[in-house]
Amino acid sequence: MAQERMKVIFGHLGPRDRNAFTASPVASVGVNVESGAASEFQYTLNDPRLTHAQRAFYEENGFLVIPNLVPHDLIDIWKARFLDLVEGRAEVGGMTVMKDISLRGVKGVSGELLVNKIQDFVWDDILSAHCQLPKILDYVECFTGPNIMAMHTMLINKPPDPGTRTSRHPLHQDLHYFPFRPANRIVCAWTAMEKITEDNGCLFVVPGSHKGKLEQHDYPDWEKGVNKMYHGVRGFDDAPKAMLCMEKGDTVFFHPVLLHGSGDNRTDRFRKAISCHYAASECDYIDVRGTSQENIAKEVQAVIVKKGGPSLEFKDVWKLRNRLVRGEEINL
Ligand SMILES: O=C(O)CCC(=O)C(=O)O
Repeated sequence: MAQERMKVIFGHLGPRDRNAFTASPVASVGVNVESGAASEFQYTLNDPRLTHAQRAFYEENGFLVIPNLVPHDLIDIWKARFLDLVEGRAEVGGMTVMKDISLRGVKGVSGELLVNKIQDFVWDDILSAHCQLPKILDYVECFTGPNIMAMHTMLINKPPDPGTRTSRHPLHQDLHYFPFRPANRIVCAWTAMEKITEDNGCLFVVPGSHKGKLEQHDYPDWEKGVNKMYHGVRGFDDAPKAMLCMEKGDTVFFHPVLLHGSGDNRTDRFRKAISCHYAASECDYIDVRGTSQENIAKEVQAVIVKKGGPSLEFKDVWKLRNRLVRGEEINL
């Protein structure tokens, strides 16, 4: 059933099936998650799995790196699954496969060299182990509370940059893509699948920027183009950035308003990471019409229709792609 729901987004089902999934209303009863000592902490919850120092660091900076959290043997299994999917040995099903803009249609470039992202693997038998991993969820719970939805899953592959610098990811805030709130009960877990350095395109973040507002996002005017949906903010070129160099298995948890991006891969090897955005299931969907998020909503809706899918509300797209991974399903 859930896999069928995913397929709806990408137009693999007939019209009757699609209607069945888009009609269901979602209750809206507000968020009821304990939020820690309000005066001191607002971005983390009072949970003994985070030390006071870890909480204070996240509150101040908007991110927290947990070294060596994810076992290497699991990462190797996920990497092999990625290769099976992009090299045609396994069915992609309802997942979305994205390709580097500068390499589409180039002869002889395929598979791992071409595909820069697989999204929406919450129902994949193998990759979904990442978003359900208890070691990760134990940390996630410190930000979301006990009822956790996996909202957005990605395995991000950065092939060696072909000289176009299209492997960069512009500075952005993930909340731009999300029609659900409150932002403080959303967190991303991003795991390095190998050693990630400044040379192969590590994440960079603007520490403390999670305390700011959601900014206007648009496509950057990069000379050789930019990958689909890679919107970015303007005016932050001089903001001090922290480069997150990480070892295989290290996982960074970060707030959805934190400004972040990643550099180009200047090596001759691949750089992979696997991530999931989680939200408290108490979160509410919002209507983004008339806000800065309207541009991404329209773009996502248009892509679905172009692929033969139904005309969906932006929030319905998100209702269809999420999965309860701990606790109870409430609003999301
Ligand atoms: O893994 C990366 O290079 C950056 C990914 C990212 O920021 C995103 O997809 O929102």
